[in-house]
Amino acid sequence: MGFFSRLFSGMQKTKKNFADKLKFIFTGNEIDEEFFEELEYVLLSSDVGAAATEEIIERLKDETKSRKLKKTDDCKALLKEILIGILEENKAEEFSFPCVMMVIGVNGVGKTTTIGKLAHKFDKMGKKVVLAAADTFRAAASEQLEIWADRSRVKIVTNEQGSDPGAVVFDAIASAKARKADVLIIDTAGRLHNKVNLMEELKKISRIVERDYPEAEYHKLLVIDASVGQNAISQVELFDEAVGITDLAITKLDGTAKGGAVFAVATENQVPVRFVGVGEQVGDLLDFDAKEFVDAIFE
Ligand SMILES: Nc1nc2c(ncn2[C@@H]2O[C@H](COP(=O)(O)OP(=O)(O)O)[C@@H](O)[C@H]2O)c(=O)[nH]1
Ligand SMILES: [Mg+2]
Repeated sequence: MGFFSRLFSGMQKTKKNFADKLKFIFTGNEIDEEFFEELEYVLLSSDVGAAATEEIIERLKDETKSRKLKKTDDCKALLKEILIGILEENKAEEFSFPCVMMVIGVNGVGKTTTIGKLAHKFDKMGKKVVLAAADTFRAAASEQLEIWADRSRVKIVTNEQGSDPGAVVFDAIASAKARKADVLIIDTAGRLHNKVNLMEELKKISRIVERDYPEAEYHKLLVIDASVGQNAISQVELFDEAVGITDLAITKLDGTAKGGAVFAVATENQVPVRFVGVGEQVGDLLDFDAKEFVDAIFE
């Protein structure tokens, strides 16, 4: 299956939720206040979030006026343009190597799975990958990562459950350097005894990376589960405040009608959406492309 069709089929539920509602407002009638109110309702009920919705409506009002558009049908393409523009405001730069990716996010969002997919992706690109199993809190967390490592035959650094995740990261950096690895990906816990502990642990891992591997480009990739909808915003704030996120991966788009949350998250801060997850298989991680994403909602 091609790239776009994969995204397209993965996003059926969001498309149904979003596009089917849009159909009813692009009726060819005059553009009036009621039209904007209906559109606002569609966006809000599609999990686009209050801030992004307001921005979209404002831009659409301005542009319809300056382009002198009269009928609702005429501004469908314009709406698409605006949605793409919002998502492209923070575009991801190409990776430079070597790089480190600390993968963070609450429990169950898909961190370990995303890392498994990333290992495969970089391996296919001919990059040398090392994984660090620094979720030492949850039983079987490192076994889960080991299965992914075996699948792509990449090196993994682990330690016993309950051991210090900082020590795992320390060892993994040494291993990445010794092997002249291109990519080091660090799996982290999503839950500890409490939230303060978790944030302190992530800060500590971050300090080790910055101190011991300054030559590597450092990414702090926050994984968000699309099915939480706008609740994703509070997760972005929480993790950004603690360690400062640089990239987003939005998972489980295939299982939810709440893909509109991507807009909510994208307008929340200056961080680019880098990847989207559309399934549980190794190939189900796509590089995010704003235009294709919006096309998949509309087409
Ligand atoms: N449908 C679907 N399931 C996913 C996706 N990403 C992860 N999962 C599933 O979500 C569950 C939790 O994933 P896991 O990687 O263990 O989450 P973690 O706790 O953040 O490490 C697993 O059952 C994964 O197979 C995705 O993009 N789509
Ligand atoms: Mg995990």
